[in-house]
Amino acid sequence: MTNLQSIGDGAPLLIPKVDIDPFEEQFLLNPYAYHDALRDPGPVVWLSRYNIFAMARYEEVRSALIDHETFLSGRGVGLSDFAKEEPWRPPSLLLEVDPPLHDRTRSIMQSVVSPASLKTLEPVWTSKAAALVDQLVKQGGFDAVSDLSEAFPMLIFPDAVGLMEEGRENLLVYAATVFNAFGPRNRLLTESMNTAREASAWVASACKRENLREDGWGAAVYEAADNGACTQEEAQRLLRSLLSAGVDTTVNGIATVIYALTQFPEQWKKLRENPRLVRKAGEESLRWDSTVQTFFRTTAREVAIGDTLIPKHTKVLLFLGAANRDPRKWENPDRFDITRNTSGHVGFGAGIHQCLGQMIARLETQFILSALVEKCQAIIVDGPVLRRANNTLHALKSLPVRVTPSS
Ligand code: 4MI
Repeated sequence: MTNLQSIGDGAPLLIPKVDIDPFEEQFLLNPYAYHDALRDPGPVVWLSRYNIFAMARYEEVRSALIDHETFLSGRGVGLSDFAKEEPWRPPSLLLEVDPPLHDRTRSIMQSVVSPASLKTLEPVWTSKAAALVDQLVKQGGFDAVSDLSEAFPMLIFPDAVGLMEEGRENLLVYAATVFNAFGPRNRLLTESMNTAREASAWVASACKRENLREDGWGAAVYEAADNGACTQEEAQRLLRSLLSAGVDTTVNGIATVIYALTQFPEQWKKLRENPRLVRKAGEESLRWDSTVQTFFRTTAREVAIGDTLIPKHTKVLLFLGAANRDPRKWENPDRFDITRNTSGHVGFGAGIHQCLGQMIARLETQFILSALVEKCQAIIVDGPVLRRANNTLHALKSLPVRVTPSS
């Protein structure tokens, strides 16, 4: 191990330097064109545009995610270091904290979005998915993003939380800002912040106890507070996490799996022959095109990665989407294959921060896919596929499709 030495810009000597900007529009629209250039030079690279470390290989990304004592979340999981810059909103009590606080809040929310509560919602979600798909298939053509992938989570998620009806359209505006805010202060973030003022105010108000129905997840968070698990203020902020994380992620998760099936028609055929593969299709889609492409961590101590020493208190960018396509780990990584073993993919992260809502996301995806597979023989792209640039999410804006109903 050679010692780390600093040069003028703070870049360590023994590290490959990469000049790519992973938050520039071209990168965000098609990150896969750049991942080799991030993975191949070494297990850790120096991003000279931002003077930060980055890891894009499966092994290192996963190791960092599960080592939460070395790779902290409490200084933010975006580029901004909360130890140096004021966060744009009060930090999340789940995502942007470390143990022991994290473990207390996590267990509260885990008991709120419990398997038992999902079990009771399942029949409603299934029938709403079937009704929505039925109506769209009768139309013959629709936008698989706005008409289906956005419409479905918006039909079921705010009701499950018990949110007020008024202003629900603010959810997607707010979420886009949350995910842009993990990136640098580029044009995307600045523009997003300008539109977010109203949405942030709505979210704050929607999370108040008096604005919630009494039978939803929102009320359950406040009941946990009544029982002494957290304060009322913590309850409000924990509920904000559900609203931040629960819509834009599943919207794009659903849109992406539909897109994948249009791009790999033989996989669609396979799915129609065996609809029980819907669960695997959802999982493979998250591996093949991870909705959350990146998260940062901050080192708690000096840490050796290959020949490089990363100093303590340093931001490290983790490329989850690149790890999920690392040829060192996955055979034929660019191929969408619903029968492959996706075990170990980091599309939901890994370790103590691994997606709290993953069962919700899986169910939503499965219900939509099951309905589509039952009701359509074929689904083809019927117009320009448009992406929406976001500093964190690989997002779709429009996916016009034409469908042939099942006979
Ligand atoms: C992984 S996406 C996400 C998770 C949590 C929060 C936001 C986004 C939050 O605000 O807690």
